[in-house]
Amino acid sequence: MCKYTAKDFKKGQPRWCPGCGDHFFLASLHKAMAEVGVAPHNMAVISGIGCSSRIGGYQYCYGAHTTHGRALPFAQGIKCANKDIHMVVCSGDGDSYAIGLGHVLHAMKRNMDITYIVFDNQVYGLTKGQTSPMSSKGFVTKTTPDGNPLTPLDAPSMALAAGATFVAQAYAIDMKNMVDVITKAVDHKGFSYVNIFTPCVTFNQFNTVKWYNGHLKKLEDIRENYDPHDKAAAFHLLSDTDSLVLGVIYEEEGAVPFGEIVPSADVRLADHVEKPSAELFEDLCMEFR
Ligand SMILES: Cc1ncc(C[n+]2csc(CCOP(=O)(O)OP(=O)(O)O)c2C)c(N)n1
Ligand code: SF4
Ligand SMILES: [Mg+2]
Repeated sequence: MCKYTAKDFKKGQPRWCPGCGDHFFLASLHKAMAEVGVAPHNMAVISGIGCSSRIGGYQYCYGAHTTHGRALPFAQGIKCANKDIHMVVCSGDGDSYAIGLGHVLHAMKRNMDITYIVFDNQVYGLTKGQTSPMSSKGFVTKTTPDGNPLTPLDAPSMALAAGATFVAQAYAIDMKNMVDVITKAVDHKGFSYVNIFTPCVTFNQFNTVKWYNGHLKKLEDIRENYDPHDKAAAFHLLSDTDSLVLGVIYEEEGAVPFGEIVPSADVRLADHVEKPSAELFEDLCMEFR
C-alpha cells in the first residue's frame, strides 16, 4: 500500500496575509489527511467564498471553489455521485453562519459522511472587516462603528441542537491539537463539524492571539473524565465556557450516516451514468475554453 505524506497534498503558494491563522490550518489539514492514509485522488476539498475559502486551490486533490454560502450543497451533490470520496468542506464564519446557515443546519441533520471545517476569525476578512454572526460584543468594525451590540452566535450548541453527530473546536495556532481533532473528524462516519478559531491579523484587532490565549480553554484542562458521547454534558460544557472550549465536544455513538438511512443514496451515481464519447467530451470542453 502506498503511504502518502503531508507533502503529497501541498500545492501552490497561499495568498493569505503573513500571520493569518489559515496558514496553520492548511498545514494541519495536509498532516491529518496523510495520517488518516487518504490518497489525494480519493479526496475533495470544496469551499465557499472568503479568504478562508481560497483553501480549495491549495491542495493536490479534487476540489471546487464554489459560491458564497453554498459549499455544502455542492459537496453533498458530489458525495451522491461518488460516495467513496473523502469530502472536506471548508468555509468561513460569514460563509457558514450568515448567508449559508440554512444549508448548514440541514446538512448537520442529514448526516452525510462529510467533514465540515469552519474558519472562525469572527469577522468578514475578504470584504475587509465587517461584523459577522460570530463577532464579539463590543467589536468595532466598519458596519458597527459604535461596537457590535450583539453577542456572538453559539455555533457549537446550535450544531448539537441541529443533530450534528460530531462537534469539535480547535485553535489554528495550536497545530498539534488541531491535527488530532481533524484526524478524529475525518475518521468519524457521518457529518463531522469542526469550528476552528483562527486569527485575522489584518481586520480583527479585537480577537488577537493574546485574546485567544486568554479566553480559549482546553477541554482536558477543565474536565476530568469527560465523556464526549454524553450530549447533556456537551451542552453543559458549552454553557459553562461561553463555548470557548477546544477539543472533541460530542461524538454520537453508533451514528447512522445518510447513506445507510436512505439506501438508495448509498450508490455511486458515477457508475450509473452513460459516459460521453471522446468527441462529445472534447466538444463540451471546447464550449468552456
Ligand atoms: C452572494 C454574495 N454576497 C456577498 C458576497 C461578498 N462576500 C464575499 S466573502 C464575504 C464574507 C467573507 O467572510 P467569511 O466567510 O467569514 O470569510 P473570511 O474572509 O473571513 O475567511 C462576503 C460578504 C459574495 N461574494 N456573494
Ligand atoms: S484579511 Fe484576515 S482572514 Fe484574510 S488573509 Fe488576511 S489575515 Fe487572513
Ligand atoms: Mg471570517
